[in-house]
Amino acid sequence: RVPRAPAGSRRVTPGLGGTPRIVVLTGAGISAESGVPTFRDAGGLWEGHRVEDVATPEAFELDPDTVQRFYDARRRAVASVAPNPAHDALAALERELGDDLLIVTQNIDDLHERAGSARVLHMHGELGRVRCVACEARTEAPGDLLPGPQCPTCGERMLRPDVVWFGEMPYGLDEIDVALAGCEAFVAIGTSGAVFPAAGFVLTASAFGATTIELNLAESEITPFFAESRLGPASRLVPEWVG
Ligand code: BJW
Repeated sequence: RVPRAPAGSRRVTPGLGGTPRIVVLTGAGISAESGVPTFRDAGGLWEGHRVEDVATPEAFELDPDTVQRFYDARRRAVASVAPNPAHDALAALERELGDDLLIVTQNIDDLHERAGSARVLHMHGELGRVRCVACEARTEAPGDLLPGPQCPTCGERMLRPDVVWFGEMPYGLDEIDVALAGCEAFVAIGTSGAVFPAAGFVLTASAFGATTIELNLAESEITPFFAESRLGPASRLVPEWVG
């Protein structure tokens, strides 16, 4: 169960405002029971391709249409599914804790937001947003990216999904570092720990003294680094943990 603290006990870091007491890192496993395939489990998203070979700027440069078609299909697929009890439980926890909870998600779907969470940092970007390769403007996705719609800022037809591929810098790392250094509890839900820098967050949080808990269907590559690991489906484990 989540440790409850008395009101007003939130720590404040000089110059940086309050830091969340709890940082939750989510991965593809939290959306699996909503019907969004994971990357590395059997029947995963990129079946037939290693994700490391496809989600790269080089793959996009070589064959942009295939990559755009893939993200267009995922955008449509995500629009047709709904948050599950794991997303709902985290949204309920935020209603209770407010700024004391930060969700850092590696997922590009919007299921946390649709469940009602507002404090969500999408470190690998968002399916619902695009970035212009020409002017770098980041805007809301106009729908499908094939055939190439114009950038609303510069007019070029060079929009790409606003997601973070291998070799690119994830979003929000400074804010995440501050949160990891100041939190009391770090909880990872449904992530394989195969991708950095997210896979290293547990080490940072525990080095700064946080309690660390992993909730996953199966053991992950980073299980040994958590103080506690609970195995089972997120739709059961997360509501149980939130209590
Ligand atoms: C359930 C469940 C249920 C199932 N209930 N659980 C060596 C060391 C360190 C770094 C590197 C290195 N070599 C290369 C790197 C860098 C590289 C990297 O990590 N490569 C690895 C292959 C080693 N990383 C990068 O390039 C990153 N950028 C970077 O490092 O910048 C430089 C930098 C320098 C200094 C500091 C910081 C940065 C960028 C990584 C970008 C990853 N992008 C993708 C695609 C995003 C767009 C898209 O979605 O299409 O992100 S790849 C893909 O993997 C996606 C995911 O967010 C990410 C993680 O996957 P996730 O979420 O863990 O899913 P799965 O499928 O792997 O696991 C699912 C889990 O759920 C499993 O554990 C199941 O058991 C569980 N599960 N059902 C609970 N019902």
